[in-house]
Amino acid sequence: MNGSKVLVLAAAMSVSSTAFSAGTHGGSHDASSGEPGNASEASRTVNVEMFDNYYEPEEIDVEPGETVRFVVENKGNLVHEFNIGTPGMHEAHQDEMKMMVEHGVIQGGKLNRAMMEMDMGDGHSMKHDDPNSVLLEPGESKEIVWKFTEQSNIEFACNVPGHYQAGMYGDVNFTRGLAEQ
Ligand SMILES: [Cu+2]
Repeated sequence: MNGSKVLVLAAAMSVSSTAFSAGTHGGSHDASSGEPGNASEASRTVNVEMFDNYYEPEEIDVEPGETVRFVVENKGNLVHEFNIGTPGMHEAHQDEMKMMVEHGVIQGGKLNRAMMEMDMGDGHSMKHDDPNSVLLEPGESKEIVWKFTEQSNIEFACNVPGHYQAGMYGDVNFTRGLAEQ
């Protein structure tokens, strides 16, 4: 057996678990990015298109407490992510995504789904199935229903290595519903 490969995968997996815990439980309440929402409570649908390497729209306005249904489509030629989180969450997730590239899970415009689904023997895998994020191959489309429970510093971002740095992120602004003329 190839012992070193198993070790490498286990290392990638543990990074993934850590990032997921940080995302779901958060370090503190003021760093919350919200929570998974119910589709029946969504006030509207926002269509998000992903290109190489930017989003359309570039920013999103929401109301505190609002549940939004996002339909995300990858119109680029590379694998891209739509991830709702605080800047700190994105930074942590970028380490995880770097390992996914290093281990061949993300290969330019392709995802190695066999490796993502691989059962590590203890119920863990390198699946990318956090509720605040979708990771899409070119041409793919998926939905996220997200509740923006409270106003905080939130960005949507692609954490595929180099993409955030190339500007593939946008602000979630809590200006919707405020009195404005
Ligand atoms: Cu990207």
